[in-house]
Amino acid sequence: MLTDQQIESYHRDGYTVARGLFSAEDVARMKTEIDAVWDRCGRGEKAQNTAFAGVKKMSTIRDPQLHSGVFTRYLTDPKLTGPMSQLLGPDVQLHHSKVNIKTQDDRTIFPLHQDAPYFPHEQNSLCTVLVHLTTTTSERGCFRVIPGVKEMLPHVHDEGHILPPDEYPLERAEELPAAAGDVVFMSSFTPHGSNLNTTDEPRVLWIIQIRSPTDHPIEQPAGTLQPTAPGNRPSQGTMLCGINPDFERAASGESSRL
Ligand SMILES: O=C(O)CCC(=O)C(=O)O
Repeated sequence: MLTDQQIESYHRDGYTVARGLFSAEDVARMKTEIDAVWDRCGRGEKAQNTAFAGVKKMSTIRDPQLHSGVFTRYLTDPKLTGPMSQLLGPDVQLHHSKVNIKTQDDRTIFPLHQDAPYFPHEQNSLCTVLVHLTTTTSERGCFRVIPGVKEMLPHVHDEGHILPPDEYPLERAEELPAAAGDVVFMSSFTPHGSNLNTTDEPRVLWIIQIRSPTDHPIEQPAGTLQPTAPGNRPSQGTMLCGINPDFERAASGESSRL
């Protein structure tokens, strides 16, 4: 569970770090599983590969819980759902999850951006949960954040929504080096990104997006760049803990790209 100080820093700074939330055994189980998925996807060949300024920045395996039951099991692990419900309330819903793998071959940065423009919601309950499956130092492209941002900032488009790079160079954000098993909880308004991985070990990060089931997506304006194909959120709406108080919304199996 999170301490009062960690909950306070989440609300004040827009993120908090839970060190050692998962044990070495937990991490080894998830890492073995994702390594096997990585092999099944041709070591990134069939993954979603994204670029910045035309250069590949990352490989993403979407919704790892569709590839292995190990991830379904960890999605509802009380080590995660305890802190999630401390931050969002007793009812926590999955929006989507993905594993980002950044290797030495990915030759550009992940530019700073907020998550909110990708899936704006009425109450902004969206929280990004970063489960570190490898130790990420500065050299291995650790996560970076700008603390204390509480509103949506204007973004530009470059294979996704990014903050204008001249105004928001990566160096503006502070580094969050983490050990395998550390978990970061971050609000969708917190600008974040990451640097290159210059080591020969891939950086592996499981990202889980959650929301309150009473929070509703806001339609993005027509023509907004949406890198993920509509309908590609097959587990969206799954309750990770608590209940969905809206029977009709739950029964409709509502799943949107937002
Ligand atoms: O994995 C990273 O370094 C950044 C990922 C990210 O911000 C995202 O996928 O939205």
